[in-house]
Order: sequence, then structure tokens, then C-alpha cells
Amino acid sequence: MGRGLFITLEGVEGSGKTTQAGRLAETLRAGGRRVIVTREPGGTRAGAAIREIFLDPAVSLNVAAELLLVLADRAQHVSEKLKPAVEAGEIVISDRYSDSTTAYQGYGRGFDLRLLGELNRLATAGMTPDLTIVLDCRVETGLARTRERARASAHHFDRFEGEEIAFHARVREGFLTIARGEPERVVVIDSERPLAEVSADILRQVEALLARRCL
Ligand code: Z5A
Repeated sequence: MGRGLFITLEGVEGSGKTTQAGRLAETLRAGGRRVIVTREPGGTRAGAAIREIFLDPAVSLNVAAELLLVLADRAQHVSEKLKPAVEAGEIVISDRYSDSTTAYQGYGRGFDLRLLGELNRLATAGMTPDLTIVLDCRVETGLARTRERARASAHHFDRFEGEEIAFHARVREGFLTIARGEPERVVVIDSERPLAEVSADILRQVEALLARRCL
């Protein structure tokens, strides 16, 4: 079996990652591709337990504890799910991955970026995305969308939704800085536009990658 592809979607809260991951998977499946959609934190059974603690607004975590929890989730996710699926020839779409750690715990919380990079390397065991899409929107737009969603459903606020705007703004800038540093891997797409336009841009990037890899 040939190697598949590893695609990650990143961005601030409410930027549209979950929606776009689903739409991309649907389109690729309709074209006959084998696709799995997963997420961080929470892509494995261990990860689901970690996610509960990680997002619980009643749980207090210092920065190192927060970082180590999300890295534990990632280490398990990589070995149990991501690597086997890509090696089996699947297209794997992950809703968040290592760039979220750099953006949230590094740029957002101020954890030392060099040490964070080393710890991230330990957790990923060398598994780097073939393509990362940063869905970029204003923090206010993203938060308004998630607030609207919360009003319409029984969604409860998590630990991050309670953070101040300045925190989310540092995270957004973090993603944009990552993208500037690795333009061959990371593509920024404006996600303030209508869903269909954003989906079309994402699909164009993925199709170009598939063509480059002769897949
Ligand atoms: N975190 C971390 O700190 N460090 C790490 O290493 C990792 C994660 C991996 C996970 O929370 C939290 O963990 C996250 C960072 C932290 N918290 N924050 N902030 P999560 O998984 O529960 O939340 P999220 O990743 O932020 O997802 P989200 O809030 O669900 O946002 P989203 O997936 O980007 O958006 P969505 O669910 O697709 O869309 C939100 C709403 O907007 C929905 O009603 C859509 O219909 C609507 N939407 C989406 N796109 C559009 C457009 N284009 N127009 C209009 N409306 C739209």
C-alpha cells in the first residue's frame, strides 16, 4: 500500500476547521478517496479522556500541565491512529495538530518556543503534515460564530472560550507567524468568506498536492 496524505486544519476558535474538515472529506470520498477525519485533542480513547480534563473550565491547569496534557494526547494519536492510517494509504485530515500547540501554548501562553518545539518533536515522532491549512479570520468573527452556535445548541463554554480577546489575538498572530516561516507546508486561507468559497480554496490546495504527489 502506498503512503497516503496527512492534512491538518488550524486556526482560531470558530474559524471553521470542523466544518471544513467535514466538507473536504465528503468531497474527497465522493471522488473515490479513502479519508479519515480526526481531531486534537481527543482523537483516541485516551485522547477523549485527556480532552475532558483539558477543556473543563472547572479544572485549573498551569501552562506546563496544559502543554504536557496536549502532547500526551498527540503522542498517542500519532502512534495509534495517524501513522497507521497514513501508512495504509489513507488521506488523514486532522482538526488541529502541532501548530495549535505552538500557537496556543507558545504564542498565546508564552511558553518557551524552543523547548516547546523539542517537546512537540517528541510527541509527533517526526510526523509532519504534508499540508497545513490555516483558516484565518478575525478573533471577533470566530468568537461570534461560536457564541451563536452555543445559543442554538446545548454547547457549554470551555476553558479557552473564557480567555480574553488579547489571548486569542496572540494565537491568531502565532498561526500567521508559523505560516510565514514555512510557506511550503502552510497555506493561509481567509475564512471570513462564505463557506463554499473557503471550501473551494481548500480543495484547490489539496488537489494540487495530490497531483504533485501523483496520488
Ligand atoms: N488546543 C490547545 O490549546 N493546544 C493544542 O495543542 C491543541 C488544542 C491541539 C480545542 O477546542 C481547544 O484546544 C482549542 C485550542 C486548544 N480551543 N480554543 N480556542 P475545540 O476542539 O472544542 O474547539 P476549536 O478547535 O476551537 O473548534 P471550534 O470552536 O468548534 O471552531 P472551528 O472548528 O474552527 O469552527 P466550526 O465548528 O467549523 O464553526 C463554528 C461555527 O461557525 C459553526 O456554527 C459553523 O457553522 C460556523 N461557520 C464556519 N465557517 C463559517 C463561514 N465561512 N461563514 C459563516 N459561518 C461559518
